[in-house]
Amino acid sequence: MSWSVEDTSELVKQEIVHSVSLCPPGPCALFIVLSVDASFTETRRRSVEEHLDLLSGTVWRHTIVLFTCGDWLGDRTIEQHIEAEGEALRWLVGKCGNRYHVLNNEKRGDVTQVTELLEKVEEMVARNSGCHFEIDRMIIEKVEEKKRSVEERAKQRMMKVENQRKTLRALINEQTQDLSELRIVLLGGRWTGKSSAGNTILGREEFVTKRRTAQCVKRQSEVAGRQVTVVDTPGWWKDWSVDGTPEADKQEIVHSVSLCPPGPCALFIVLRADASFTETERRSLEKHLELLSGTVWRHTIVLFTRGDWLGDRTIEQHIEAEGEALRWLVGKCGNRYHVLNNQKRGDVTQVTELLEKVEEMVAGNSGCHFEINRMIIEKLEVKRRSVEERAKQRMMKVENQRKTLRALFKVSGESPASSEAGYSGLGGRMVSEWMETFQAVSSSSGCGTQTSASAAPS
Ligand SMILES: Nc1nc2c(ncn2[C@@H]2O[C@H](COP(=O)(O)OP(=O)(O)OP(=O)(O)O)[C@@H](O)[C@H]2O)c(=O)[nH]1
Ligand SMILES: [Mg+2]
Repeated sequence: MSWSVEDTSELVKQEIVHSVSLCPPGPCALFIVLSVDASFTETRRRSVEEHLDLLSGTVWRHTIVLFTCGDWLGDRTIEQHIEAEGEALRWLVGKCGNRYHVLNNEKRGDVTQVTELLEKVEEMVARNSGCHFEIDRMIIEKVEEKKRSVEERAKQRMMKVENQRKTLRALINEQTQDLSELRIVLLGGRWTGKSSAGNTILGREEFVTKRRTAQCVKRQSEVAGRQVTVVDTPGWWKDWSVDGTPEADKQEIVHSVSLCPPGPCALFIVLRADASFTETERRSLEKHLELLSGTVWRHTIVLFTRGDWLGDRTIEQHIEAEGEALRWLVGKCGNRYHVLNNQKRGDVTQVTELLEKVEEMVAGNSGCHFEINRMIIEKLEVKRRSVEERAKQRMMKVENQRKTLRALFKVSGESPASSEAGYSGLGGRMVSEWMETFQAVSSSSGCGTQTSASAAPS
Protein backbone atom coordinates (compact mmCIF):
# COMPACT_ATOMS: atom_id res chain seq x y z
CA MET A 1 0.00 0.00 0.00
CA SER A 2 1.43 3.36 -0.96
CA TRP A 3 -1.23 5.66 0.43
CA SER A 4 -0.20 8.55 2.59
CA VAL A 5 -1.62 8.60 6.10
CA GLU A 6 -4.01 11.37 4.98
CA ASP A 7 -5.67 8.96 2.54
CA THR A 8 -6.23 6.32 5.21
CA SER A 9 -9.69 6.44 6.75
CA GLU A 10 -10.06 7.60 10.36
CA LEU A 11 -11.52 4.21 11.30
CA VAL A 12 -8.40 2.39 10.11
CA LYS A 13 -6.13 4.87 11.88
CA GLN A 14 -8.07 4.36 15.10
CA GLU A 15 -7.76 0.59 14.73
CA ILE A 16 -3.98 0.86 14.29
CA VAL A 17 -3.64 2.75 17.58
CA HIS A 18 -6.23 0.53 19.29
CA SER A 19 -4.29 -2.62 18.32
CA VAL A 20 -1.47 -2.02 20.83
CA SER A 21 -3.93 -1.73 23.70
CA LEU A 22 -5.31 -5.19 22.93
CA CYS A 23 -2.26 -6.97 24.37
CA PRO A 24 -1.62 -5.34 27.74
CA PRO A 25 0.74 -4.22 29.13
CA GLY A 26 1.93 -3.71 25.53
CA PRO A 27 3.39 -5.68 22.60
CA CYS A 28 6.89 -7.14 22.88
CA ALA A 29 7.25 -6.70 19.12
CA LEU A 30 5.55 -5.06 16.17
CA PHE A 31 6.07 -6.72 12.81
CA ILE A 32 6.03 -4.54 9.71
CA VAL A 33 4.79 -7.01 7.13
CA LEU A 34 6.06 -6.67 3.56
CA SER A 35 5.76 -9.06 0.67
CA VAL A 36 8.96 -9.87 -1.20
CA ASP A 37 7.07 -10.15 -4.48
CA ALA A 38 6.45 -6.39 -4.65
CA SER A 39 8.92 -3.54 -4.95
CA PHE A 40 9.36 -1.20 -2.03
CA THR A 41 9.32 2.31 -3.37
CA GLU A 42 10.04 5.62 -1.68
CA THR A 43 6.28 6.34 -1.60
CA ARG A 44 5.65 3.07 0.22
CA ARG A 45 8.51 3.83 2.62
CA ARG A 46 6.95 7.20 3.47
CA SER A 47 3.56 5.53 3.92
CA VAL A 48 4.99 3.00 6.41
CA GLU A 49 6.83 5.74 8.30
CA GLU A 50 3.74 7.98 8.54
CA HIS A 51 1.50 5.13 9.71
CA LEU A 52 4.03 3.93 12.31
CA ASP A 53 4.31 7.48 13.60
CA LEU A 54 0.66 7.24 14.69
CA LEU A 55 2.05 5.08 17.51
CA SER A 56 4.76 7.62 18.44
CA GLY A 57 8.43 7.78 17.50
CA THR A 58 9.60 5.27 20.15
CA VAL A 59 7.90 2.40 18.29
CA TRP A 60 10.90 1.72 16.06
CA ARG A 61 12.90 0.14 18.91
CA HIS A 62 10.30 -2.64 18.96
CA THR A 63 9.86 -3.32 15.25
CA ILE A 64 10.97 -6.15 12.99
CA VAL A 65 10.50 -6.21 9.21
CA LEU A 66 8.64 -9.42 8.46
CA PHE A 67 8.86 -10.45 4.82
CA THR A 68 6.21 -12.83 3.48
CA CYS A 69 6.07 -14.87 0.23
CA GLY A 70 9.50 -16.29 1.02
CA ASP A 71 8.93 -18.93 -1.69
CA TRP A 72 9.07 -16.12 -4.25
CA LEU A 73 12.80 -15.69 -3.50
CA GLY A 74 13.76 -19.11 -4.90
CA ASP A 75 17.49 -19.54 -4.41
CA ARG A 76 18.07 -15.90 -3.52
CA THR A 77 18.60 -14.91 0.10
CA ILE A 78 16.55 -12.23 1.85
CA GLU A 79 19.78 -10.22 2.19
CA GLN A 80 20.17 -10.26 -1.61
CA HIS A 81 16.59 -9.01 -1.89
CA ILE A 82 17.22 -6.17 0.59
CA GLU A 83 20.42 -5.09 -1.13
CA ALA A 84 18.93 -5.29 -4.61
CA GLU A 85 15.69 -3.50 -3.75
CA GLY A 86 17.10 -0.03 -3.14
CA GLU A 87 17.50 2.79 -0.67
CA ALA A 88 13.90 2.83 0.62
CA LEU A 89 14.00 -0.76 1.88
CA ARG A 90 17.51 -0.39 3.28
CA TRP A 91 16.28 2.69 5.19
CA LEU A 92 13.41 0.70 6.71
CA VAL A 93 15.59 -2.24 7.72
CA GLY A 94 18.08 0.22 9.24
CA LYS A 95 15.28 2.02 11.10
CA CYS A 96 14.29 -1.37 12.58
CA GLY A 97 17.84 -1.86 13.89
CA ASN A 98 18.65 -4.34 11.10
CA ARG A 99 15.99 -6.74 12.40
CA TYR A 100 14.16 -8.72 9.75
CA HIS A 101 12.88 -12.19 9.03
CA VAL A 102 11.34 -14.02 6.10
CA LEU A 103 8.38 -16.40 6.21
CA ASN A 104 6.99 -18.78 3.64
CA ASN A 105 3.31 -18.89 4.55
CA GLU A 106 2.72 -21.66 2.04
CA LYS A 107 4.84 -23.92 4.22
CA ARG A 108 3.05 -23.88 7.54
CA GLY A 109 4.65 -27.20 8.53
CA ASP A 110 8.09 -25.56 8.65
CA VAL A 111 8.14 -24.63 12.33
CA THR A 112 11.81 -23.66 12.33
CA GLN A 113 10.97 -20.45 10.47
CA VAL A 114 8.66 -19.55 13.34
CA THR A 115 10.97 -20.53 16.19
CA GLU A 116 13.74 -18.50 14.59
CA LEU A 117 11.40 -15.51 14.37
CA LEU A 118 10.50 -15.85 18.05
CA GLU A 119 14.20 -16.03 18.91
CA LYS A 120 14.66 -12.74 17.09
CA VAL A 121 11.87 -11.24 19.17
CA GLU A 122 13.55 -12.45 22.37
CA GLU A 123 16.85 -10.93 21.25
CA MET A 124 15.15 -7.59 20.56
CA VAL A 125 13.42 -7.59 23.96
CA ALA A 126 16.75 -8.37 25.66
CA ARG A 127 18.33 -5.49 23.78
CA ASN A 128 15.50 -3.27 25.01
CA SER A 129 16.41 -4.30 28.60
CA GLY A 130 13.30 -6.47 28.80
CA CYS A 131 10.95 -3.62 27.92
CA HIS A 132 7.90 -3.98 25.72
CA PHE A 133 6.39 -1.20 23.64
CA GLU A 134 4.28 1.14 25.69
CA ILE A 135 2.24 3.74 23.95
CA ASP A 136 1.62 7.08 25.59
CA ARG A 137 -1.56 6.59 27.70
CA MET A 138 -2.86 9.93 26.46
CA ILE A 139 -2.84 8.70 22.82
CA ILE A 140 -4.83 5.60 23.74
CA GLU A 141 -7.28 7.50 25.91
CA LYS A 142 -7.89 10.05 23.17
CA VAL A 143 -8.55 7.29 20.60
CA GLU A 144 -10.77 5.30 22.95
CA GLU A 145 -12.78 8.44 23.75
CA LYS A 146 -13.12 9.14 20.01
CA LYS A 147 -14.27 5.55 19.39
CA ARG A 148 -16.93 5.79 22.10
CA SER A 149 -18.19 9.10 20.76
CA VAL A 150 -18.22 7.75 17.17
CA GLU A 151 -20.21 4.70 18.25
CA GLU A 152 -22.75 6.84 20.10
CA ARG A 153 -23.22 9.24 17.20
CA ALA A 154 -23.37 6.36 14.71
CA LYS A 155 -26.24 4.82 16.68
CA GLN A 156 -28.09 8.13 16.71
CA ARG A 157 -27.58 8.57 12.97
CA MET A 158 -28.86 5.06 12.32
CA MET A 159 -32.00 5.75 14.34
CA LYS A 160 -32.52 9.07 12.58
CA VAL A 161 -32.25 7.37 9.19
CA GLU A 162 -34.68 4.64 10.26
CA ASN A 163 -37.27 7.21 11.35
CA GLN A 164 -36.72 9.22 8.19
CA ARG A 165 -37.25 6.13 6.07
CA LYS A 166 -40.40 5.12 7.96
CA THR A 167 -41.94 8.55 7.30
CA LEU A 168 -41.05 8.35 3.62
CA ARG A 169 -42.42 4.81 3.24
CA ALA A 170 -45.72 6.03 4.66
CA LEU A 171 -45.69 8.70 1.95
CA ILE A 172 -45.10 6.03 -0.72
CA ASN A 173 -48.18 4.18 0.48
CA GLU A 174 -50.24 7.38 0.19
CA GLN A 175 -48.93 8.36 -3.25
CA THR A 176 -50.00 6.42 -6.27
CA GLN A 177 -47.04 7.12 -8.49
CA ASP A 178 -45.69 4.64 -10.96
CA LEU A 179 -42.10 3.73 -10.14
CA SER A 180 -41.85 0.69 -12.37
CA GLU A 181 -38.93 2.44 -14.09
CA LEU A 182 -35.93 3.78 -12.19
CA ARG A 183 -33.29 5.95 -13.87
CA ILE A 184 -29.96 6.34 -12.10
CA VAL A 185 -26.76 8.30 -12.86
CA LEU A 186 -23.47 7.33 -11.22
CA LEU A 187 -21.09 10.20 -10.46
CA GLY A 188 -17.84 10.44 -8.51
CA GLY A 189 -14.08 10.55 -8.43
CA ARG A 190 -11.87 8.24 -10.44
CA TRP A 191 -11.53 4.62 -9.36
CA THR A 192 -14.23 4.91 -6.72
CA GLY A 193 -16.13 1.90 -8.07
CA LYS A 194 -18.81 3.57 -10.21
CA SER A 195 -18.77 0.96 -12.98
CA SER A 196 -18.60 -1.89 -10.45
CA ALA A 197 -21.58 -0.43 -8.60
CA GLY A 198 -23.45 -0.23 -11.93
CA ASN A 199 -22.80 -3.94 -12.48
CA THR A 200 -23.91 -4.83 -8.95
CA ILE A 201 -27.15 -2.85 -9.39
CA LEU A 202 -27.95 -4.41 -12.77
CA GLY A 203 -26.88 -7.83 -11.55
CA ARG A 204 -24.55 -8.53 -14.46
CA GLU A 205 -21.35 -7.31 -16.14
CA GLU A 206 -22.62 -4.37 -18.17
CA PHE A 207 -19.88 -1.81 -17.52
CA VAL A 208 -16.16 -2.26 -18.09
CA THR A 209 -14.17 -2.04 -14.86
CA LYS A 210 -10.69 -2.92 -16.06
CA ARG A 211 -10.11 0.53 -17.51
CA ARG A 212 -11.28 4.08 -16.99
CA THR A 213 -14.76 5.02 -18.13
CA ALA A 214 -14.03 7.78 -20.64
CA GLN A 215 -17.56 8.36 -21.96
CA CYS A 216 -21.04 8.01 -20.53
CA VAL A 217 -22.42 4.49 -20.88
CA LYS A 218 -26.12 3.69 -20.52
CA ARG A 219 -27.36 0.19 -19.67
CA GLN A 220 -30.70 -1.26 -18.68
CA SER A 221 -31.97 -4.34 -16.98
CA GLU A 222 -34.91 -5.64 -15.02
CA VAL A 223 -34.10 -5.61 -11.32
CA ALA A 224 -36.53 -6.81 -8.64
CA GLY A 225 -39.49 -6.39 -10.98
CA ARG A 226 -38.54 -2.89 -12.18
CA GLN A 227 -36.94 -1.57 -15.32
CA VAL A 228 -33.68 0.00 -14.13
CA THR A 229 -31.55 2.30 -16.30
CA VAL A 230 -28.04 3.10 -15.12
CA VAL A 231 -25.78 5.75 -16.68
CA ASP A 232 -22.06 5.45 -15.86
CA THR A 233 -19.86 8.54 -16.21
CA PRO A 234 -16.15 9.45 -16.31
CA GLY A 235 -14.69 10.18 -12.85
CA TRP A 236 -12.61 13.15 -11.84
CA TRP A 237 -9.36 13.20 -9.86
CA LYS A 238 -10.58 13.53 -6.31
CA ASP A 239 -8.04 16.18 -5.27
CA TRP A 240 -8.41 18.31 -8.38
CA SER A 241 -10.47 21.42 -8.67
CA VAL A 242 -13.16 21.40 -11.35
CA ASP A 243 -10.91 23.67 -13.44
CA GLY A 244 -8.37 20.85 -13.64
CA THR A 245 -10.90 18.35 -15.05
CA PRO A 246 -10.71 18.11 -18.87
CA GLU A 247 -13.50 19.93 -20.70
CA ALA A 248 -14.55 16.68 -22.40
CA ASP A 249 -15.13 14.96 -19.03
CA LYS A 250 -17.13 17.91 -17.73
CA GLN A 251 -19.28 17.77 -20.85
CA GLU A 252 -19.84 14.04 -20.29
CA ILE A 253 -20.97 14.67 -16.72
CA VAL A 254 -23.60 17.17 -17.89
CA HIS A 255 -24.53 14.99 -20.87
CA SER A 256 -25.18 11.99 -18.57
CA VAL A 257 -28.48 13.34 -17.24
CA SER A 258 -29.88 13.77 -20.74
CA LEU A 259 -29.25 10.09 -21.49
CA CYS A 260 -32.15 8.94 -19.34
CA PRO A 261 -35.11 11.11 -20.33
CA PRO A 262 -37.13 12.70 -18.85
CA GLY A 263 -34.34 12.85 -16.21
CA PRO A 264 -32.76 10.66 -13.54
CA CYS A 265 -34.79 9.67 -10.48
CA ALA A 266 -31.52 9.55 -8.53
CA LEU A 267 -27.89 10.55 -8.85
CA PHE A 268 -25.48 8.44 -6.82
CA ILE A 269 -22.32 10.12 -5.55
CA VAL A 270 -19.91 7.20 -5.38
CA LEU A 271 -17.26 7.20 -2.63
CA ARG A 272 -14.93 4.53 -1.30
CA ALA A 273 -15.71 3.35 2.22
CA ASP A 274 -12.07 2.39 2.79
CA ALA A 275 -10.61 5.83 2.23
CA SER A 276 -10.53 9.20 3.89
CA PHE A 277 -12.64 12.07 2.60
CA THR A 278 -10.80 15.34 2.88
CA GLU A 279 -11.94 18.95 2.65
CA THR A 280 -10.18 19.24 -0.75
CA GLU A 281 -12.19 16.27 -2.07
CA ARG A 282 -15.37 17.75 -0.68
CA ARG A 283 -14.78 21.06 -2.47
CA SER A 284 -13.93 19.26 -5.71
CA LEU A 285 -17.06 17.13 -5.47
CA GLU A 286 -19.28 20.13 -4.72
CA LYS A 287 -17.98 22.03 -7.76
CA HIS A 288 -18.38 19.01 -10.05
CA LEU A 289 -21.97 18.50 -8.90
CA GLU A 290 -22.70 22.17 -9.46
CA LEU A 291 -22.06 21.61 -13.17
CA LEU A 292 -25.58 20.16 -13.02
CA SER A 293 -27.02 23.15 -11.11
CA GLY A 294 -27.72 23.66 -7.42
CA THR A 295 -31.05 21.79 -7.42
CA VAL A 296 -29.26 18.48 -7.99
CA TRP A 297 -28.75 17.84 -4.26
CA ARG A 298 -32.42 17.00 -3.69
CA HIS A 299 -31.88 13.95 -5.90
CA THR A 300 -28.54 12.66 -4.63
CA ILE A 301 -27.59 9.65 -2.52
CA VAL A 302 -24.05 8.97 -1.27
CA LEU A 303 -23.18 5.47 -2.43
CA PHE A 304 -20.21 3.94 -0.65
CA THR A 305 -18.41 1.07 -2.33
CA ARG A 306 -15.95 -1.40 -0.77
CA GLY A 307 -18.34 -2.29 2.01
CA ASP A 308 -16.19 -5.41 2.42
CA TRP A 309 -13.46 -3.20 3.91
CA LEU A 310 -15.63 -2.16 6.82
CA GLY A 311 -15.61 -5.61 8.41
CA ASP A 312 -17.70 -5.41 11.57
CA ARG A 313 -17.88 -1.61 11.54
CA THR A 314 -20.99 0.07 10.21
CA ILE A 315 -21.12 2.72 7.52
CA GLU A 316 -22.50 5.10 10.15
CA GLN A 317 -19.31 4.60 12.19
CA HIS A 318 -17.27 5.46 9.11
CA ILE A 319 -19.33 8.61 8.51
CA GLU A 320 -19.04 9.73 12.11
CA ALA A 321 -15.34 8.92 12.42
CA GLU A 322 -14.27 10.45 9.14
CA GLY A 323 -14.79 14.12 9.90
CA GLU A 324 -16.63 17.27 8.99
CA ALA A 325 -16.21 17.04 5.20
CA LEU A 326 -18.02 13.70 4.90
CA ARG A 327 -20.73 14.69 7.37
CA TRP A 328 -21.31 17.84 5.31
CA LEU A 329 -21.77 15.76 2.17
CA VAL A 330 -24.14 13.29 3.80
CA GLY A 331 -26.12 16.22 5.21
CA LYS A 332 -26.20 17.91 1.81
CA CYS A 333 -27.73 14.70 0.43
CA GLY A 334 -30.48 14.85 3.07
CA ASN A 335 -28.87 12.07 5.15
CA ARG A 336 -29.31 9.60 2.28
CA TYR A 337 -26.53 7.05 1.89
CA HIS A 338 -26.00 3.38 1.21
CA VAL A 339 -23.09 0.95 1.18
CA LEU A 340 -22.41 -1.74 -1.42
CA ASN A 341 -19.97 -4.60 -1.47
CA ASN A 342 -19.31 -5.04 -5.17
CA GLN A 343 -17.34 -8.21 -4.47
CA LYS A 344 -20.59 -9.85 -3.36
CA ARG A 345 -22.80 -9.61 -6.43
CA GLY A 346 -24.92 -12.47 -5.20
CA ASP A 347 -26.17 -10.39 -2.26
CA VAL A 348 -29.30 -8.96 -3.89
CA THR A 349 -30.69 -7.49 -0.67
CA GLN A 350 -28.05 -4.74 -0.78
CA VAL A 351 -29.46 -3.72 -4.19
CA THR A 352 -33.15 -3.98 -3.31
CA GLU A 353 -32.53 -1.87 -0.21
CA LEU A 354 -30.75 0.73 -2.34
CA LEU A 355 -33.66 0.84 -4.80
CA GLU A 356 -36.05 1.25 -1.86
CA LYS A 357 -34.01 4.27 -0.77
CA VAL A 358 -34.37 5.70 -4.28
CA GLU A 359 -38.15 5.22 -4.11
CA GLU A 360 -38.26 6.93 -0.73
CA MET A 361 -36.27 9.89 -2.04
CA VAL A 362 -38.57 10.22 -5.06
CA ALA A 363 -41.58 10.13 -2.72
CA GLY A 364 -39.92 12.84 -0.60
CA ASN A 365 -39.54 14.88 -3.81
CA SER A 366 -43.29 14.50 -4.51
CA GLY A 367 -42.60 12.05 -7.30
CA CYS A 368 -40.29 14.43 -9.18
CA HIS A 369 -37.12 13.38 -10.94
CA PHE A 370 -34.09 15.60 -11.54
CA GLU A 371 -34.54 17.93 -14.44
CA ILE A 372 -31.65 19.96 -15.69
CA ASN A 373 -32.23 23.39 -17.14
CA ARG A 374 -32.91 22.87 -20.88
CA MET A 375 -30.60 25.81 -21.69
CA ILE A 376 -27.61 24.01 -20.11
CA ILE A 377 -28.24 20.92 -22.24
CA GLU A 378 -28.85 22.89 -25.42
CA LYS A 379 -25.67 24.91 -24.91
CA LEU A 380 -23.80 21.69 -24.28
CA GLU A 381 -25.18 19.98 -27.39
CA VAL A 382 -24.16 22.97 -29.55
CA LYS A 383 -20.67 22.79 -28.04
CA ARG A 384 -20.46 19.01 -28.57
CA ARG A 385 -21.56 19.25 -32.21
CA SER A 386 -19.09 22.07 -32.87
CA VAL A 387 -16.25 20.10 -31.19
CA GLU A 388 -17.09 17.00 -33.26
CA GLU A 389 -17.13 18.99 -36.50
CA ARG A 390 -13.83 20.72 -35.77
CA ALA A 391 -12.25 17.43 -34.60
CA LYS A 392 -13.20 15.82 -37.94
CA GLN A 393 -11.71 18.73 -39.87
CA ARG A 394 -8.50 18.57 -37.82
CA MET A 395 -8.22 14.83 -38.45
CA MET A 396 -8.60 15.32 -42.18
CA LYS A 397 -6.07 18.14 -42.15
CA VAL A 398 -3.51 15.99 -40.35
CA GLU A 399 -4.15 13.09 -42.77
CA ASN A 400 -3.58 15.37 -45.78
CA GLN A 401 -0.52 16.86 -44.12
CA ARG A 402 0.92 13.38 -43.54
CA LYS A 403 0.08 12.21 -47.07
CA THR A 404 1.93 15.22 -48.51
CA LEU A 405 4.95 14.52 -46.32
CA ARG A 406 5.03 10.81 -47.21
CA ALA A 407 4.82 11.72 -50.89
CA LEU A 408 7.86 13.95 -50.39
CA PHE A 409 9.75 11.11 -48.70
CA LYS A 410 9.01 8.92 -51.74
CA VAL A 411 10.25 11.58 -54.18
CA SER A 412 13.58 11.77 -52.33
CA GLY A 413 13.77 7.94 -52.10
CA GLU A 414 14.35 8.08 -48.32
CA SER A 415 12.15 7.41 -45.35
CA PRO A 416 12.84 8.76 -41.87
CA ALA A 417 12.37 5.24 -40.48
CA SER A 418 15.01 3.84 -42.83
CA SER A 419 17.85 5.23 -40.83
CA GLU A 420 18.25 6.53 -37.29
CA ALA A 421 21.27 8.56 -38.32
CA GLY A 422 19.30 9.95 -41.20
CA TYR A 423 17.25 11.89 -38.70
CA SER A 424 19.93 13.28 -36.46
CA GLY A 425 23.06 13.73 -38.55
CA LEU A 426 23.26 13.81 -42.30
CA GLY A 427 19.47 13.61 -42.55
CA GLY A 428 19.02 16.76 -40.45
CA ARG A 429 19.68 18.81 -43.57
CA MET A 430 17.44 16.49 -45.57
CA VAL A 431 14.56 16.90 -43.09
CA SER A 432 14.95 20.69 -43.18
CA GLU A 433 14.76 20.56 -46.94
CA TRP A 434 11.64 18.38 -46.74
CA MET A 435 10.06 20.76 -44.28
CA GLU A 436 10.82 23.81 -46.46
CA THR A 437 9.41 22.11 -49.56
CA PHE A 438 6.45 20.85 -47.56
CA GLN A 439 5.67 24.32 -46.25
CA ALA A 440 5.88 25.78 -49.71
CA VAL A 441 3.54 23.06 -51.00
CA SER A 442 1.12 23.30 -48.07
CA SER A 443 0.88 27.09 -48.13
CA SER A 444 0.26 27.05 -51.87
CA SER A 445 -2.37 24.31 -51.44
CA GLY A 446 -4.01 26.17 -48.56
CA CYS A 447 -3.12 23.31 -46.15
CA GLY A 448 -1.60 25.53 -43.46
CA THR A 449 0.56 24.21 -40.64
CA GLN A 450 2.08 25.56 -37.43
CA THR A 451 5.25 23.52 -37.93
CA SER A 452 8.25 25.67 -38.64
CA ALA A 453 11.48 24.56 -40.28
CA SER A 454 13.37 25.65 -37.18
CA ALA A 455 11.36 23.11 -35.13
CA ALA A 456 12.82 20.27 -37.17
CA PRO A 457 15.99 18.63 -35.81
CA SER A 458 19.10 20.25 -37.24
N1 LIG B 1 -12.83 -4.88 -2.66
C1 LIG B 1 -13.64 -4.14 -3.42
N2 LIG B 1 -13.19 -3.64 -4.57
C2 LIG B 1 -14.02 -2.89 -5.32
C3 LIG B 1 -15.36 -2.63 -4.95
N3 LIG B 1 -15.91 -1.84 -5.90
C4 LIG B 1 -14.97 -1.61 -6.82
N4 LIG B 1 -13.82 -2.24 -6.48
C5 LIG B 1 -12.57 -2.25 -7.26
O1 LIG B 1 -12.18 -0.91 -7.47
C6 LIG B 1 -11.55 -0.78 -8.74
C7 LIG B 1 -12.18 0.34 -9.52
O2 LIG B 1 -13.50 -0.02 -9.87
P1 LIG B 1 -14.29 0.63 -11.09
O3 LIG B 1 -15.69 0.17 -10.95
O4 LIG B 1 -13.61 0.41 -12.38
O5 LIG B 1 -14.15 2.17 -10.68
P2 LIG B 1 -14.63 3.42 -11.53
O6 LIG B 1 -15.08 4.45 -10.54
O7 LIG B 1 -15.63 3.01 -12.55
O8 LIG B 1 -13.27 3.89 -12.21
P3 LIG B 1 -13.09 4.96 -13.39
O9 LIG B 1 -14.06 4.63 -14.48
O10 LIG B 1 -11.66 4.80 -13.78
O11 LIG B 1 -13.33 6.30 -12.77
C8 LIG B 1 -11.66 -2.15 -9.42
O12 LIG B 1 -10.45 -2.83 -9.25
C9 LIG B 1 -12.77 -2.83 -8.65
O13 LIG B 1 -12.63 -4.24 -8.62
C10 LIG B 1 -15.84 -3.20 -3.72
O14 LIG B 1 -16.98 -3.03 -3.29
N5 LIG B 1 -14.93 -3.96 -3.01
MG1 LIG C 1 -15.61 3.24 -14.60
